Amino acid sequence: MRIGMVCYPGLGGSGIVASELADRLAHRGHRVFLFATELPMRLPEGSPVQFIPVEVPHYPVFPAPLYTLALAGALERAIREHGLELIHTHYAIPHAVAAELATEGHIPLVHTLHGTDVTLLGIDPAYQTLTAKALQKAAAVTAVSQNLAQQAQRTFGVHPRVIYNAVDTARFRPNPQAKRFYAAPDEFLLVHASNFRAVKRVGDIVHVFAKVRQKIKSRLVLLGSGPERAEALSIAHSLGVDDAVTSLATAQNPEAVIGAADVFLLASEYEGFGQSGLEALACGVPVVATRVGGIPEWLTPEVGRLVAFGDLEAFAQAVIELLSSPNLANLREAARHYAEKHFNPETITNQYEQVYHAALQGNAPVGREP
Ligand code: GMT
Repeated sequence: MRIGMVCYPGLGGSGIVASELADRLAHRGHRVFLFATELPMRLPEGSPVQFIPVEVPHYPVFPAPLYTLALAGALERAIREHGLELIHTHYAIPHAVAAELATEGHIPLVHTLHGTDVTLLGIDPAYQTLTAKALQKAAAVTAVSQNLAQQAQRTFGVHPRVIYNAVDTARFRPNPQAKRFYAAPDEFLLVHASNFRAVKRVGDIVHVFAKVRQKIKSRLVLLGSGPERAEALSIAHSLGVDDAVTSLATAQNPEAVIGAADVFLLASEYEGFGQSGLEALACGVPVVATRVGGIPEWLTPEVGRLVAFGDLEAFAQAVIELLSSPNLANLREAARHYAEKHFNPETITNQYEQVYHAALQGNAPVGREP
């Protein structure tokens, strides 16, 4: 198949899912064209995927850059020049509308919903109606968790098929030798990785760490960057734990740091899925996370702990209990096996391929009202 894949290129999970899927499809012999404003960070080097940059012209008359129109134009040209047979967008806003504009129903569209495209931007009147219309016309809509699929039904009137995210267990693997770079031999290493948006509640992570550190010798690595990073570091300073917190802004090889952790922390207010937590499990690192969105669909008691959102005391207790458990080594092993077994990239690629085949054959649309 000749597939056009659309995503955001930055630190976000939807770009990671799209780039890795594009790469696996290309290795299966499909011609895959990846559209983004920059080369997505997680597209593997030497990938057979063909990257098509979306160039957004700036002009003083425009109040803001016209990304939607530029993307639609790039897709329309690629349909003519490369004979795209199907377009798969990741993150609905504004990708679903841009793809609809470019294709006008001539080739099938598949849209994958990831999180705030439904729960935050999706409910914004500025975007809701047109996005709902575009999703309802698509050949298929998928969501990365049951929870997100239910929210999408309410917000957009669609019935997405759930396809969970995959994790590359060859890349995300235990890396205990690296722990010495971040912690002393008698200290535990806690890690959080994200794009530091408000929804990730990185300040809560720092508060939890300060509580844990009162009981257990430990250090915290904050991996990644984004709008809340400075605030998180200022909280660490005000709680007097800044000496024990390392902030690593670059995330070229997150697996090297995550794989060195004893426990991974995710305190989000919402997660459509929570990809970084799954990556931690693949590294053999148990996860303590908030019971929100799609997280309870993959975080089971055999590989980590769930706590109520905002209950920082319970969060800290769960971390302390995990780190003090005589079972920690078993939990680590279980975490890796669990990720390998349930979130295998090839199985998940098969599921997307099935959706594409059905879409191309014009079978009953996946994701519309039955
Ligand atoms: O919805 C977002 O915040 C954007 C998106 C991204 O690009 O960062 O993240 C979402 O997609 C990931 C991949 O499917 C999920 O693992 C994240 O849980 C989800 N983020 C949120 O729902 C906050």
